Amino acid sequence: MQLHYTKHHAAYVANLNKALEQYIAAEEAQNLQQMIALQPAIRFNGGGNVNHSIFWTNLAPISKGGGDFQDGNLKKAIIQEFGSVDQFKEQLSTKSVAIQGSGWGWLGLNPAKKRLELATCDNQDPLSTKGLIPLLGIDVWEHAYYLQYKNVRADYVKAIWSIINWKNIEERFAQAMSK
Ligand code: MN3
Repeated sequence: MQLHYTKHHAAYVANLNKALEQYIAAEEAQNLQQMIALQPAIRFNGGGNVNHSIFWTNLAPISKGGGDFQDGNLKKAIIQEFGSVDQFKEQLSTKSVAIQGSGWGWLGLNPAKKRLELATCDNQDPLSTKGLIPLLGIDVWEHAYYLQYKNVRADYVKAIWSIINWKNIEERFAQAMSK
């Protein structure tokens, strides 16, 4: 996690800043072709920054409440949508483990329906590309688990539930519902 934060996330931020600088210069020069050429770099590195910024707040050590899911509106909504908290965990885990290559598994809120939904995104595409508000993300890039879990993505996803910061997700849910 240390390496993930100090190296991988930092690289997305550095590359995003570089691409944005070039984009602003291209915009000033009214160079539309260059602006379009820079969009993939902005999407990838910008998405990487957005996703990781959510991810770190979604996690907490067990000593600071990680894994502790108190009763409340979020738990009620999860039970309503997925049957039980365990069934929700099972479904999001299965979807996340099944992603081909690199990507993210998400619990999001559909703002039009005001309902919880699961989704996966490839690479660093943010959940907004699927029209959902992100609540809880699971990074299943190999860099997220390789050092500790080798190639066994399923073990990493199973273990992550013990450090989920439910308070943060509850806050995100309340905010998303109020929009
Ligand atoms: Mn990552």
